[in-house]
Amino acid sequence: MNSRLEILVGDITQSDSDAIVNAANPTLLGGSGVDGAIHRAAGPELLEECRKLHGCERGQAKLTRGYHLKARYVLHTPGPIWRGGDKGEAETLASCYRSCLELAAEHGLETVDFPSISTGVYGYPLAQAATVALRTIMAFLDTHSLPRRVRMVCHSEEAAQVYRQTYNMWFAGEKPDRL
Ligand code: AR6
Repeated sequence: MNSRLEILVGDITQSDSDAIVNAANPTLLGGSGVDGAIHRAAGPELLEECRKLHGCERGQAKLTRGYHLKARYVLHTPGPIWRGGDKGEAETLASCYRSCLELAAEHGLETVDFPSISTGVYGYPLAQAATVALRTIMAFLDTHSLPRRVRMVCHSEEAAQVYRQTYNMWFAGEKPDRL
């Protein structure tokens, strides 16, 4: 595994990284899944700040403070809704990861944790989402020194297994000095 990328099982609301990513919707006004959990853990101040952002397009990202979270910031990104795979879903999903990483780097953030964007309510098949997520993150880390560390925080061991297998499929053969 790349020393700057980790795949683990956990609850992202408990993360003490500089920023956690929220799999949001375009209103940025909360919802179910990881979005609901992040808003509950951060407290009502997060919703107050989100109201001032006037939403966010799918594939883009916006930054807020983390309030009662251990993480100092939240990167909110609305992912694509899965509609069969030929409606630009992969491009939009890659753009979510890239936008969050760009914003994190711009703000000098060293550590960022992602949930598996779009693979819950939005129905994106997990293995396909893992491929897009890991290839986008790895390409970004290859060309940027920040963030120093990125973690995929999966909500189940099964999901983490899919991410690990996908990582091994695409990157196991890479030379260590490129990782
Ligand atoms: N920590 C880490 N991962 C989690 C957690 C958690 N606490 N809770 C859920 N997951 P979803 P989406 C995983 O549905 O598909 C909301 O209503 C979960 O197992 O949260 O992008 C928004 O407002 C899954 O693998 O996000 C949008 O309307 C992954 O997080 C919509 O859902 C994403 O599942 C976004 O749907």
